[in-house]
Amino acid sequence: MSKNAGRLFRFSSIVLCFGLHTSAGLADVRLPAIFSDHMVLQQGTKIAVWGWASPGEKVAVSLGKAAARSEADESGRWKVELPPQKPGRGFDLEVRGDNSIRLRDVLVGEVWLCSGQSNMEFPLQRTTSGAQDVAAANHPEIRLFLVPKNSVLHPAEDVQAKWEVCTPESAAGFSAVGYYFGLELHKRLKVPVGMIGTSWGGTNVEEWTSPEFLANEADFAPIHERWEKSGEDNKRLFREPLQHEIWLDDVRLLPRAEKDPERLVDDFEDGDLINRLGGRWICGQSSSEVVDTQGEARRALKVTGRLKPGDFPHVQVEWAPDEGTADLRAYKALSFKVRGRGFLKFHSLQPTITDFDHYVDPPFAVTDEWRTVTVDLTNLKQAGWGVQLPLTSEALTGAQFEFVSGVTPMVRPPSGLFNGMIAPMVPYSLRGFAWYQGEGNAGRSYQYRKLLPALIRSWRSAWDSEDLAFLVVQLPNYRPRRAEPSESGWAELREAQLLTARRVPHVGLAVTIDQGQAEDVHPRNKTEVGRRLALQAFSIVYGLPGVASGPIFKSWKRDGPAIRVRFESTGGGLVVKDGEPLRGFAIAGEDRKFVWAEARVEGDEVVVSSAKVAAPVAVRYGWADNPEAKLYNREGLPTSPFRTDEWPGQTIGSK
Ligand SMILES: [Ca+2]
Ligand SMILES: [Ca+2]
Repeated sequence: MSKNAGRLFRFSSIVLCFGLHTSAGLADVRLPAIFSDHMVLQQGTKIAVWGWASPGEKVAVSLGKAAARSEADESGRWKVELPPQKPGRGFDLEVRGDNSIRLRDVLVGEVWLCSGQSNMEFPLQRTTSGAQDVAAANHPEIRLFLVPKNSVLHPAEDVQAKWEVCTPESAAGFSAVGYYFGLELHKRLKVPVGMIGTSWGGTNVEEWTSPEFLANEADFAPIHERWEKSGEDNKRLFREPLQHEIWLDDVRLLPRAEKDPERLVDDFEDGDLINRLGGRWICGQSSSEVVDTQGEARRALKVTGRLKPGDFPHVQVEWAPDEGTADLRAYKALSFKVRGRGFLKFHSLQPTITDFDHYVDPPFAVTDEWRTVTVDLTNLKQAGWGVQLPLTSEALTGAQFEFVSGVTPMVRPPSGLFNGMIAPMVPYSLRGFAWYQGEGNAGRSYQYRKLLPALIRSWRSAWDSEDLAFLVVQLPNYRPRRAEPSESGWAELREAQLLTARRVPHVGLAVTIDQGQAEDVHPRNKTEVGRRLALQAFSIVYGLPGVASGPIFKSWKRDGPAIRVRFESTGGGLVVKDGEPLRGFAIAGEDRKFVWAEARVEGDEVVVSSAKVAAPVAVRYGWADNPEAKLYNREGLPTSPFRTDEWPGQTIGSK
């Protein structure tokens, strides 16, 4: 009863009908969260509606004049399909069993699910034009459904979320790529648009794939082995949250020179969350209070929270008021007293680091006894996954203590995100999927050639529809530009995405090789990414006119000392952005040693040659982490990086 009631009371418009059936409350007819006020239902296809009721309870569902009936099965589940609807607004969706539910302000239009890792999760408010775009995000006919992070071992039936009308408040934290993509759809198709955002930074594709599509494939066996060998402490994280409690006191900066005084950051005796440097103590996903304690500490900061994978509970101290920076060059260490239980990880917050790859210390255990911990500020290391940037001791914003599990490395279960963040929306009727992921798999790019198609099959199978469009954002340029042609896991990942788009039906590729930032794995211009996804949708899904893609490699042939490369999707013709010369092509002979080539456009072909390679056998274009890639079509869309050879690259043995 209480479980059901908790779910029910999230919906403002639920009408409970207590009548003759006094037992109605025991198993009221109810709906998963994806059915809520302000929802968008997919036009032009049967609309699945499902939920729970008492076993055998008769359920009637209606939307305007459309209606369908069903009966809950022995486990209390029911499902109906409403006939296809035209786009429209102002509907109520009514579900009647022994009780009734009425969802209001329901629209019919286009529904897309947007998923991936951090670049899909990246919120609108943090983009290049985020401030003004958030302010302008009043779109009554766009609706957003943001799925909370959840990695679990078995398919979840529901999520805690609801459909929101697109406003500055609801759009600010929503996927920027999803928002811009949806806005383009809405502007051109002129129908209501519903966007389901379900993303999680740093995750791998196999986490999003259902178990049956990861089975029976030898190349995926190491994925299962990593999980199986990960140990009981690791596996427990995906079953139950960890509880944390830490007490902090006597936080001090220790000077480099012995003659200099140490600096008290806070002893909490003043009872507030302002520290002695004028900055604040800030908690995230945890709660903090200054409490009285026995003994010497007198007052201390107590922080409590719970941790499950995907959470980021932390407490942080600012070195200066109002998020300003402080010069800590005179200090060698931070010391503090700490007791409680859990593990903490120290992060030094530095404004020049925008990709969260901060200078950190290894996690340390906190126990019931007070002890003094000293963090050597001069010997912190960057976490190592981002772009390396120098420590700026002269300008630091603060320090962060993150609650962590103490399990390193944490291994997340294959299919965990499918279970927690996809399965609860199956089989909500929708048009397709937009997918921006691959950074996490770029060390295993060859394997991604199989993993990405497996994901696509998995989702289409879950929805029982081979027609569902699948749009892929190809990874952008990233990391420092190399002077010479080089191997690159990112180039191989982009190749896996390109091959998937070519081989799997109804898959679109949004090339973004010109949209990245060398120093940041999270490029901030998401507007163009969303627009290019929409171009793919207009072409592949909606059959609208227009050039959707930049040039795509088609074929090559030897022509004396040169290689002629032919392209398709050349639109109004091949062009070199910013004028000649055309850089980014490399060429090699049988020795497989690539050198930069001269390249020129001839019609739909590019002629590639080098005086250093008399007998060329292979051409690569844009083949690097961060290539110079200036070949476009006249519509301003860039050429996907590619190569003509199939020589083993960096990642061929990595699984
Ligand atoms: Ca204080
Ligand atoms: Ca104290």
